[in-house]
Amino acid sequence: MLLRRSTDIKSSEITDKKDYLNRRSLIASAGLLAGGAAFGLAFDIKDAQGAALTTVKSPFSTSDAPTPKTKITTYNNFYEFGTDKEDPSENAGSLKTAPWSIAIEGECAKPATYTLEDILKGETLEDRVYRHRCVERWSMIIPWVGFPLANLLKRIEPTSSAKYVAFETLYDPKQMPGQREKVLEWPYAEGLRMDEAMNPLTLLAVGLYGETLPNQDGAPIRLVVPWKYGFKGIKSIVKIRLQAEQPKTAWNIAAPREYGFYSNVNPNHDHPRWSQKKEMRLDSSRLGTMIDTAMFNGYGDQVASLYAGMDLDKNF
Ligand SMILES: Nc1nc2c(c(=O)[nH]1)N[C@H]1C(S)=C(S)[C@@H](COP(=O)(O)O)O[C@H]1N2
Ligand SMILES: [Mo]
Repeated sequence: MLLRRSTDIKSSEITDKKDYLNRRSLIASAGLLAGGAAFGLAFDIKDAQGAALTTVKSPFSTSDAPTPKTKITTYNNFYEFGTDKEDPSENAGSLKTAPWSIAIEGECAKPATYTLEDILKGETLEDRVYRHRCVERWSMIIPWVGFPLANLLKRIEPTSSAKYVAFETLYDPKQMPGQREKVLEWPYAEGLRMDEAMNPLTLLAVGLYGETLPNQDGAPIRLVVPWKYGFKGIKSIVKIRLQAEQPKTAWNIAAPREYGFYSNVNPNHDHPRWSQKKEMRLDSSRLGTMIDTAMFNGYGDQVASLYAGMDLDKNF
């Protein structure tokens, strides 16, 4: 579908590559590209480890300079592979990301187990450069490859009782050795209110820096919600459930005084153990640059209206 190996681009094609990519994105978004065999040029995502992704640029990107790729892929939080920042890049090789499927359950017309290929079919993948703010006060600029969660939700047709979306990560201590210790309640779980899930900024990411997502960043598919703290961005998703009740979330279960359901980036609401007013932006300098944290991580124009009338100090 939207994936092809960069090594398959012949030199004669290179000059036309931009037009070619535009044409393919149009074809894909029109839903005409059924499977990996179309034109003999595209590959299924299961063949795509390390392949270049065919993408279009997104108007939702920030113009801030992206954090170097080595930092994005070696300074991670993914407790299923250990709690130190370098653990995920060292240990996540044991995660088998193909074949992969997601069970879609609950309040929708089309609950089923969908393969990753089913989920990507007809999607236009976008390059979206987002600010990422971790609750621990570091931040990055990450060039994701993904598509809006809203596209998937519309396809599965939520019922009128679907008020929230719950997500779960894979549970398999054989592949995820960190799950042998109970540092969090496994599987890692997250959730969004329906309107947050449908917001065009909310992304399902399958890549970064134009390539297939590295395991340590949540391969093969993870959530990205750029106005919320990074822990909302649940990795390696195997279940999506539409439901009437507010979902339980891993960090809220672990420390309810510290981590609420909403988890919007908010410099005016301190974490009980530290201020959230500033962040260390990981950039091309050795240590990073200390900057002020912006309300909703700078995405207030697009999302503040979702919380009109709510006390965000109480609903943290
Ligand atoms: N399954 C799972 N998802 C997770 C986490 C985790 O430990 N397990 N950590 C979260 C946290 S705290 C952050 S900041 C981001 C980090 O994403 P990155 O490593 O790709 O920067 O992933 C989030 N998603
Ligand atoms: Mo985080």
